[in-house]
Amino acid sequence: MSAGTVPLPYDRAAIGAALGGDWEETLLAAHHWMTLARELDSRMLGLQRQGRIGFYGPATGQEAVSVAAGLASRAEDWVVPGLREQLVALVRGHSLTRYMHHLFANDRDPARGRQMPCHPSAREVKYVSMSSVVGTQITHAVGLAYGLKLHKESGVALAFFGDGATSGNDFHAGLNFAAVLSLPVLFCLTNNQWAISLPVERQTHVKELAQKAAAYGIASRRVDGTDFVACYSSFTQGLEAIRTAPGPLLCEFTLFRMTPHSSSDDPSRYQAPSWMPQALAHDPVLRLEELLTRHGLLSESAQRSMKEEAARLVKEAIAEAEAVGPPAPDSLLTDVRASGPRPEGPGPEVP
Ligand SMILES: Cc1ncc(C[n+]2csc(CCOP(=O)(O)OP(=O)(O)O)c2C)c(N)n1
Ligand SMILES: [Mg+2]
Repeated sequence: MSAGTVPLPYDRAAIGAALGGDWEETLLAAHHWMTLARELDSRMLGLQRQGRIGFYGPATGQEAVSVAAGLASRAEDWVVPGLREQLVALVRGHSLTRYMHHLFANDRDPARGRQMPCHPSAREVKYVSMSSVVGTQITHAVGLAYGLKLHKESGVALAFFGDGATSGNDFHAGLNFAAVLSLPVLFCLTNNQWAISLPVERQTHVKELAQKAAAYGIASRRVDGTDFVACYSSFTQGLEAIRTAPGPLLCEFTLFRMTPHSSSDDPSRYQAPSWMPQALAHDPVLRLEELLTRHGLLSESAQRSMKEEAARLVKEAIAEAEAVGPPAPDSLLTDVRASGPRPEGPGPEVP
């Protein structure tokens, strides 16, 4: 822990009450994923600067929310990400190597280089590709939940979006439809206080974004998104409530964006020098490590091995992905159509 880290306020009984009987296992699993995510963000930003991958969107500072969502959700649930929830796919079982193939847009990338890097889709864990168009995923998630309801299928759609997306039309349309139709959607608002260079206070007059849910008759809560224990218990409680009585809920996770918006951004041009010290004090990884250490669950050597293991896993995945070449140009239409391309000549007559 660094000197300024704000400690998580839990004794053992409080953690048990929030996370359940196997809380030690849950916290150690969370620490494993958060350590891996940190390593991944730092290596991939470096690789982008070296020109080895085309684009990267880090999620440093937002790991507690993604890991909690991944661990608390069930296989039947769907994840419709905002701009930085790739870790949810990994925690739900998407392989790191497959994700790396995607980041390199190589021939083994499930999208075969047709999607922008860092926009994975992971069908096997019901993780939908992010669109990058701010907010559109909110209405997609609502439509998906409507489909679940119409087909009488179980499962909840987890719709992720940032503070910036709450000022867009899709937020209004999505929340309104979800409420009116009582759809199983958990709206997961990751308020990292920035929409690229626009600070949240210049975007809206609402003090707490969760208040916006009231306008649609949706219950909401505000959660410290840098506190893994709070995030995990909000996801388990929220998902359970929706499974018991279908209808949407909204959780606003308050966060600090600790890295540039993406590999194309330079926050030194718009962030005040006071931003980073505040963000560091709420670093979710350091806060979890302090909690684990305080309760005797993490020794210095275990922490070192965890970091080495994360570095090894990421390094191996990079080496494997970098050794695969790009997709052949004539693969462009492979698996785009059910049958081959339309035969040459005039198409069918339009009546
Ligand atoms: C419709 C649309 N407008 C603008 C952009 C450019 N853009 C990309 S991300 C972004 C900000 C998103 O902020 P927020 O919703 O808070 O998510 P965060 O990046 O902080 O996770 C903007 C304006 C876009 N991709 N789509
Ligand atoms: Mg934001």
